[in-house]
This record gives sequence, structure tokens and C-alpha cells, in this order.
Amino acid sequence: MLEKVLIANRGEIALRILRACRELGIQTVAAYSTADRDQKHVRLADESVCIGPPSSVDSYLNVPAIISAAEVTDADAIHPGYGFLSENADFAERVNNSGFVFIGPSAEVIRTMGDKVAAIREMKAAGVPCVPGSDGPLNPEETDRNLRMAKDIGYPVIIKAAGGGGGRGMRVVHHERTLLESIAMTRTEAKSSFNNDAVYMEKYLENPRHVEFQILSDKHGNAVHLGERDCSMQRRHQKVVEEAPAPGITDKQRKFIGNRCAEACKRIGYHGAGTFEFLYEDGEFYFIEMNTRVQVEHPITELITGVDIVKEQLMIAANEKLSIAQKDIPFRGHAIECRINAEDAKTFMPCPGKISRFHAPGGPGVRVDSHVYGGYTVPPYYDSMIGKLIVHADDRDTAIRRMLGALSEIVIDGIRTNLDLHRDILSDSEFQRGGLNIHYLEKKLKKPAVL
Ligand code: MV4
Repeated sequence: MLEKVLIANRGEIALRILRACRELGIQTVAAYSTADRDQKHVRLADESVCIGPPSSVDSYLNVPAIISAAEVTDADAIHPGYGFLSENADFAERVNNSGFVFIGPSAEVIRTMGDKVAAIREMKAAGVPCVPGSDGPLNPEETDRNLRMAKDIGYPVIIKAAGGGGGRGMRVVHHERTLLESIAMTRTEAKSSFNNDAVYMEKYLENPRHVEFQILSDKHGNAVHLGERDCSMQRRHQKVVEEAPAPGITDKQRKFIGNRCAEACKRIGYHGAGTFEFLYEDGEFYFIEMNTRVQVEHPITELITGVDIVKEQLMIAANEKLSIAQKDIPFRGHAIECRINAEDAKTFMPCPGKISRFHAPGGPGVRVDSHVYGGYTVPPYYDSMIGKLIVHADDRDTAIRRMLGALSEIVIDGIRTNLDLHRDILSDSEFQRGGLNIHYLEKKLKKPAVL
């Protein structure tokens, strides 16, 4: 096992990692910025090291500072959490070259999955269903070929940057007269945003759901899937509510897609926890990208399967075998997560400040993953998410009621939050029916609150 892990993150995920380490008897080092001195995980860690001033670039993205912190504390491994350096292949490489274990897949696999064209090529080869599209990057000079390709795929098509992902660097094309200019513009933007002008083409799916599969894969050739999550409730590529399982997905579909993902992990030598993102439309799954980190929404999968994903990440990094086989993974009940943000209800602008009172909800099947407490000040330098409210129940209707109960119990005073938005979504009769697509929330928000 690992003896000491440096946590190179902040907020709720830093606390989540600390708790997993504690259960495995691993010592913890909190690497924190000066703005985060009073974070719960900093107080609870066995050791803590300040890695720089508030600005992320100078602290949580400061590679030499993080590696030095691991050196001075004699840590064996670094957990990057999500965001920040978690999917940075160069960071993973520098961690390894400095003699530490990067908790995640190899730098090479992170690099491959960071190149969306390479990722799709790998997944296609592994038998994972992908969106109809260009096989590889587009050559902007081959204008006739590009026009023919789009015509064959059928409009609308979408041009995406190979270096993009998560909604950055893409353009929908509805008509052949704008195809070539759209390719050129996406390339220019991709070059300046990602320093990589490679772009590719896919059929644009107009009303898909966003369904993702969680996998775990160890260094002994074992890989399992933990089922799927529906993350369609989003605004501007920020997920708001997630649930598992995805409404309407059959056991047969789960088994088929899940096994393809697990097999793909074995093929590419994937080590750790990973997520396969799919678009789901008219009963079909289409792979779009893979995330090589632990995700914000991992708790809903933990609740329906009973698997501790962060502990498995730590054990995989320590060269241990997966603690569970596929046949021993149940999919039990229904889980929902609400992401709680410190933000203005109307403008969605971040609203940092001091939390005067905080009361967590409780009761059976209620989990709160948050680092905040009464008297805590939400700093303005980072993401506005201050925690996650997660429920688990025997079925979806009960889970929704349980979440509405928890939302009525929770108290966060002193700052503005999106709790009313969650109350509104969970009370929405169309949400209650289930299976809404990625555009639903943005359309709902455009409508007047009372007709
Ligand atoms: C798409 C798509 C429709 N068709 N690809 C946006 C984020 C990035 N991960 C991929 N995205 C999309 N790719 C094809 N071929 C629609 C989106 C999309 C989306 C996907 C998932 C969740 C929210 C989204 C919001 C807008 C667009």
C-alpha cells in the first residue's frame, strides 16, 4: 500500500480523498494555497504544505511547487482530484519522473485521451460505438472531400477541435455553404485555444442525452464497469443535477456498453478510474470522449454499487487488484446528486463570501460531500461549487422525494446559492418523468418562472 499521499486539490474533493486515505491507513499531505488555509482538509490532514498564493496558476497549477511539496514531505504519491492538473499528461509525466506515483492512468494514456481524434480511433477499434464522422482529422485543403463527407454524413454536422472537449472548440454546421468557413474558423480558434489546429467532423445529434459509464481498471488486467450516470441536466456545459442509473436504460444495454468500455480499458492499458462519455439518442449510444480523472458526480455511482471509487483509485495506484469482480457489482436503487454552487440565482455569476450558518440535512440515504462549515468564507479565486447533496433510495420517485426533503432541510446563510434552482428542478413534472435531453434545463431557464 501507499504510505503517504499528497492531495493536490482543494474543496470537497480534497476532503473526499483525505477520507479515503484515512480508511486505507494512508498518511495525508494537504497542498494548499494561502486562500485555503482554513479548509477542512488542511486541518484534518496529517501534514500540510502551502504551495503558493491564491491564484490557481501559482498554486494548484504550479507543478514545481506541488512536486517540491511531495519531496519535502516524503510522500509516495500525488492525487490530483478533478480539474486543475488532473488530466494534464505533462504533469503526470513529471510526477512519475520525480519518483512519485501519479494517482491515475499513465501519462501516455492521458495524452491519447486528450487528443479526441486519437481517443475515438482507439474506441472504435475496441468496438465502442461512436458518432458517425470523419475517420481522423480533416485536411482543410481537401475541400471536395470535406463537402462530400458532410453530405454523406448528413447535415447538421459538428466540427470539433481534437484538443478540445468539455464543450470547448466546437461549431455546428447546418448547411454546405458554411461548411468550409466553419472548418477554417474552428481551426483558427483551436490553434489559439489548444495550440493544436486539428479538427474532426461528426454527425450533429440534435436532442441527445448525456450518459456516461464509470469504469475501474487495475494493473493486473482486470477491468469492471460500474454502470452509467445521466448528466443531461446542464447549463453551459456545467452539470447541475446527475442521476444513476440513467432512466430507461435496460440491463442489457448497460451490460453491453459497460463491457465494451471495460474491454477498451484493458486494450489501451488503462489504470485507474475513468469515464466514457456518450450521447444517447433514440435508444443508441455514441461515444464522444473519455475522462481520465475521478469525476465530481462519482458519489451517485458509489451509492448504487457500494464501491468506493476513490479507495479503488488508491489501491490501483498501489498495484493492488480490484477489490471486486463484475459479477459481484450490484446496481441497486437510484441515486441523485445536486451540485450546490455559491452563485446568483438570476445571473449565475459566482457569489463568494462568508457562510454565516450551515446546517446539513440528514436521515437515511442522504450524503453531503462538502468542505464548508458555518463561518467558512468561500474565496473568489476558484470554482463556485461548495458541495454536493446526494441521495439514494430504492427507486427514482423515492430518491426525488428524498432529495426534496433534504433540500428543505439544508440551510446555507450569508451567501447566495443555487438551492432554489435545485428545488425547482426536482419539483418539475417533466424532470420527474425522467429522460430529459441536454437542452431541457437551458430551455426551462429561458421561460418565465410562472406562465
Ligand atoms: C456533440 C453534440 C451533438 N452531436 N456531438 C459538448 C461537450 C462535449 N463533451 C461534446 N458536446 C457535444 N457534442 C455531436 N456529434 C452535443 C454536445 C453538447 C453537449 C454534450 C453533452 C452535454 C452537454 C452538451 C451541451 C451542448 C452540446
